[in-house]
Amino acid sequence: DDGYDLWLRYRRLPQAALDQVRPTVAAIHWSDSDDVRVQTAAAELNRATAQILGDTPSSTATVPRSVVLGTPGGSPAIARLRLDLRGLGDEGYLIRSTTVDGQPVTVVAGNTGAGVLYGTFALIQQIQLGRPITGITIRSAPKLKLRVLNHWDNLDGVVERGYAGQSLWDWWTLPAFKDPRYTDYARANASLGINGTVLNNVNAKAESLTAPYIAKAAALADVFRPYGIRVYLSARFTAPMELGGLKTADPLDPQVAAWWRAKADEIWRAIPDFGGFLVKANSEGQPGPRDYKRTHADGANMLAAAVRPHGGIVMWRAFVYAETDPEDRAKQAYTEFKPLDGRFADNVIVQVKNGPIDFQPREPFHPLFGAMPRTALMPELQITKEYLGFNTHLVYLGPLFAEALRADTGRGRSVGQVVAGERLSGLAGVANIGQSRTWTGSIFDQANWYAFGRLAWDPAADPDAIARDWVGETFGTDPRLVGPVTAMMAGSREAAVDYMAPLGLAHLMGTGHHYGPAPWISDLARPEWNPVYYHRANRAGIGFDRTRTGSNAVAQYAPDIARRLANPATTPEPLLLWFHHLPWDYRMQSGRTLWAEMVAHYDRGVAYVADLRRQWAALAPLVDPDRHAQTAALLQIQEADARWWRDASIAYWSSINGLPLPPGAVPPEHDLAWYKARQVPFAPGNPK
Ligand code: BDP
Repeated sequence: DDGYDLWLRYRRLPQAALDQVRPTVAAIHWSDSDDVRVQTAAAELNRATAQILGDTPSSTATVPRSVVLGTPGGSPAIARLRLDLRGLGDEGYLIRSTTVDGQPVTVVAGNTGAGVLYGTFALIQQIQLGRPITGITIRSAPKLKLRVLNHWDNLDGVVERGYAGQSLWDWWTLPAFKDPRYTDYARANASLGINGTVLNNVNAKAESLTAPYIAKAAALADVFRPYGIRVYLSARFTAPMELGGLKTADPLDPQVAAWWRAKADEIWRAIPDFGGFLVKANSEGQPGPRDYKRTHADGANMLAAAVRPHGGIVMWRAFVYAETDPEDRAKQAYTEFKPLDGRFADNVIVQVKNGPIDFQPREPFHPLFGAMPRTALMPELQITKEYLGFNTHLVYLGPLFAEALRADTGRGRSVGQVVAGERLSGLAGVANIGQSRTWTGSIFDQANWYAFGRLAWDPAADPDAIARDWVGETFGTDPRLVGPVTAMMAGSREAAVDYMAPLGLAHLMGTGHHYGPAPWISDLARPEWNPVYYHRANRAGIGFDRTRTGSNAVAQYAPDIARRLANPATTPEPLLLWFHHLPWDYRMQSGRTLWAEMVAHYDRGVAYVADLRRQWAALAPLVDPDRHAQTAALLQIQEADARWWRDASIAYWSSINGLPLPPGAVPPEHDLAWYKARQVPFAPGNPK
């Protein structure tokens, strides 16, 4: 088993379970007049039951039937049941055991085909997990409207920060050849409720907006449409100059606006359900409205006007930092965007990374989530583990995502509630998908794609419950496996924080690759490119003072939160050094000094990974050999890396603070010079 089936691993159930399931799913009824997504649902249910039961259920137009799929509008059988589908919106579903003409049936209904499709995947999941499928009523509707993957895929096939091989999109053979993998990609997304995909990198090339590439995108859209997935494109702000020969890309220039309107018309002619644009502007060298002394709102609104006639939207990123404010990079997005609150068109959603810097192992929530009540905001999470050990480290991101979405904004609502409250709402995830047979470069990284989708559907969902479902669907429901693997995953992100960046430290990794430790780097051109800028360690102490005596970034949070974060005693310890510069002998809640506490965290992280290896080894009899061997090999790399992180970091901090190691701590294997000399010769996904 090479992991290609992901969590849609439809395997024959044990006999006892089979006997229960078979009568319930023996015959599937759906109506032809329903939309294509209902047909997709029926096909998927057929496929699942055929593989799970080992025989094909009959598709039937009449009784006896056991599963009835459809919408009240498209299916007379559903209409006759007079189900209460209020509150389910466009994408929610109802699964209900009931009777038709005295016969027991399971109904999967929604107001639209999308709801039916999602409900069908939920029913399949029930079967896979051996949960009851009789006597049930399950109602569910997504809390967020846009549940979107962002592919950082370049047109040359390289995926920026991608650790799962080349891009899935074969631009060379598109549009003529539609690789069957595109369909499997769509199935996987639809099973989670993901309903949008941005095909190309935010560091965009104008070329992706040319006619040949629009035709290629249209071919993908044709594959994805039956799965309820819309296609979006990243737009390069200067495309009117590069493609249209205009002298400017000034958003207030009428010719520029006209160019974008015509471009939007052209795209929608090819892709009638095109979603809209994602834009990275004036960030890391990308062009944008600020080049013309215009605001982000000017730029976003101009594009929004171009897509509005087609019902399109613009996702405008708030990930900005420029030379202008090296005082504290963490403050910049807020500084630029907060004054624009209420100035964005109603078909613009501002896409904000979960934390104020950049997808670090742990960050506080982004202050913009508590500061733009009149703007639709869309959190952006990174599924690909650029800063969390690539595809080699087993780090389950569910807890990181949930922590970000549950963070209290101090305005009476969590981040997840703030963003769900808007008329336009969504969650974006930077995809970890490529041509690897595993899709994500490792079996366990599949869980991060899965967790993203589940949390986009329900930001309040429990990450451990999500992990449990994933394990059951991916490896089977044997409790001897599900319990231990779920537990392994549950603590894995905290372990990575421990061995990489404990207690609120951030951005300590090596230049460019972002894989291994390099807290000593201090010679890069811009101050905020250097790890020393972030940790500020000196003989007296360590950490970034973001209180009034420092950058005062705390003032960007709601008053209650700001007050708590301004004081080390009331700052959560996991974020301590994010907000405070503290002496090495600062007393921690444990009674240890800060220095001893740091070392304890490094040790704990390494020990966790050593434990993962032992636990995984013990599970060998319960996992197929291929997937077991791959994970075992990666865990071996991870353990060595965790030691590398620990030892390099401790060697460096000791060189700064001159302190002896706390009693009992194991000294680094090598001296600091050795770690400094160690190179990461090649790392996938590095931008050129
Ligand atoms: C950073 C990545 C860079 C991306 C950038 C972004 O290192 O490759 O282009 O984020 O989000 O974390 O635009």
